[in-house]
Amino acid sequence: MPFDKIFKWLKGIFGSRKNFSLGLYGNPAVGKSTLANRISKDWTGEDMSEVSEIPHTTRSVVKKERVRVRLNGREITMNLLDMPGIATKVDYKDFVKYGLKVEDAQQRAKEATRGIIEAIKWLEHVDVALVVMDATQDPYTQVNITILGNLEARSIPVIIVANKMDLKKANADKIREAFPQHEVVEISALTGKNIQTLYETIAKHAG
Ligand SMILES: Nc1nc2c(ncn2[C@@H]2O[C@H](COP(=O)(O)OP(=O)(O)OP(=O)(O)O)[C@@H](O)[C@H]2O)c(=O)[nH]1
Ligand SMILES: [Mg+2]
Repeated sequence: MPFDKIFKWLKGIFGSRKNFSLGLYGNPAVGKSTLANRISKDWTGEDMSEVSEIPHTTRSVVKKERVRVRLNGREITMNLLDMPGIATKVDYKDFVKYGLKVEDAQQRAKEATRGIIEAIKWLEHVDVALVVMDATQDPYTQVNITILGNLEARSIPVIIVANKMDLKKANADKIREAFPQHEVVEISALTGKNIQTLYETIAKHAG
């Protein structure tokens, strides 16, 4: 076999085993860590992140490396990156309302601010971004618009995840109207509804 044919053949075998980084971005408390846990649990049997109803639970990047996903006879190895929630304002008083002591709330606000900066710095290491939105909330947030603008400017493929579709108030059409340039996948990270479709969409963008 000529060398170029051997090379193509090898590329065919190893090229399909791409190792890429999937970053989960979005406002706080939209369900990024719940989704990261679901993906991680489905393919490795283990959770990876802490979840809670208090915003800014994730305050530094949580990584789960070399997660093997098998889809349509293909194997993809991915690094899952669960990002801190991005907010335009962090106010410790919001945490006090959730019952935290003032000192703890102030510390949490500091860490949350550092986390936002870290999440933005990590944009350059992301190959595909899931921009997670709470489908019961207004999608036109400054954060959503800014993250999407940044990802678009860097030509990073984006999948919008309309999460919390198990809730009555959820409305994914509002998200589609707000960001018609992107594919929107409706899921419930909590119940697992439509997660398979999300895997197929990720596989499509993984190249
Ligand atoms: N009903 C419903 N609740 C959800 C769903 N996904 C997440 N939640 C809840 O939303 C809250 C926030 O979830 P997290 O996964 O911690 O959210 P996050 O986006 O990682 O938040 P930060 O780390 O603070 O940025 C928790 O109370 C979850 O149980 C969902 O699909 N449906
Ligand atoms: Mg989180």
